[in-house]
Amino acid sequence: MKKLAMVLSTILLIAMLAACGNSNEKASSNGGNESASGDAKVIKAGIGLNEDHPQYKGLLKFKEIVEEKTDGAIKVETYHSGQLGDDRSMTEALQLGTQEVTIPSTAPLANFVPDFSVYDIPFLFPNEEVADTVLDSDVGQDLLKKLESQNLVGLSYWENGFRDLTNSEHPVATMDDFDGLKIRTMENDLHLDAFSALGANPTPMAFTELFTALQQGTVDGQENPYATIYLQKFYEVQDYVSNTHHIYSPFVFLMSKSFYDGLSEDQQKIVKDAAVEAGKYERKLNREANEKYLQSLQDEGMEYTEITPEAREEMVKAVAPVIDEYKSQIGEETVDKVYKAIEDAQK
Ligand code: TK8
Repeated sequence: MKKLAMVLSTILLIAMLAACGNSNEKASSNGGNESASGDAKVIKAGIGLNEDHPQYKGLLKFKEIVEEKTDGAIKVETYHSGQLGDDRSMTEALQLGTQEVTIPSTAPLANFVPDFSVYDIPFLFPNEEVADTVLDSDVGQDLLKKLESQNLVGLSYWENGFRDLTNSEHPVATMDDFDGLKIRTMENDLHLDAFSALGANPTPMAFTELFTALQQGTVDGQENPYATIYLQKFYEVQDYVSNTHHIYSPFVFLMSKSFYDGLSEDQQKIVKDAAVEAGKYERKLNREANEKYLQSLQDEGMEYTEITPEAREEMVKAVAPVIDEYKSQIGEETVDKVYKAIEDAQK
């Protein structure tokens, strides 16, 4: 009997020692991915667009690369369709450290770092290739570094794309057709003032509220790339689409700085490289989608209007004073650098 008690207490002692060993391992694995069995670090990654959009496909690619390269020491949970909030509220959540990743458009991001409005200057980029060259150059990368002052880390640029106007009132072929149209814009003053200069009646609104606002007629129209207009089913609540191509919108792959600083150097390199690689993948998918979906919008019954070069030139002239006004707000140095980079990219 005594012997049996002895054996049982020895087994108990060994089990307790093992449990104690585990918790030490947990504590030590913070910052490194050396502990295969330790608790994984979790990245909660949220976006505003739905699961069919190339942005979400890119995010799944990011997840795949990070989980593979860290042997599961970092896990990525993905949330689409504004489940975690809109571009602004999710960016604030990254600053607070309650969320780890989001991929906003540069327009709302300018509320955190005004320099980012440089990318939202109307008619800035002539095409996607020039945009890639400038965004991936030192000029683009230097702008990302400015985010750190806001407790954010910009890891790479993804693509939203050239924005085109839709509405439910009438075809828009010239500037006169903007007259009085209630247009939803992203939350960015430059966008608001540019649409006012075109004669429209703009309203800033989070993307998560847009479909309902179109459905209820709170606004007459909105502007986004064809892929977003199609995949978010805006054709159900909009009748007219014009290729205004008035702004090229980049996305910025953002990470919470407090989370990023808590990673080991290896892990920081893995998430950075993954954000760049998944970004290239997303850009490719997005271009194919934007190419494809203009026809799909017409197949769904939307009326398409081609903007003539003369009509576009009239719009360019109308917004020029607004751009001049914003140069100082954005930062002359930043604006000059980006214009120079665009020029160089076309040589
Ligand atoms: C989605 C937004 C969207 C943007 C907008 O979160 O707000 O219209 O174009 O893509 O970032």
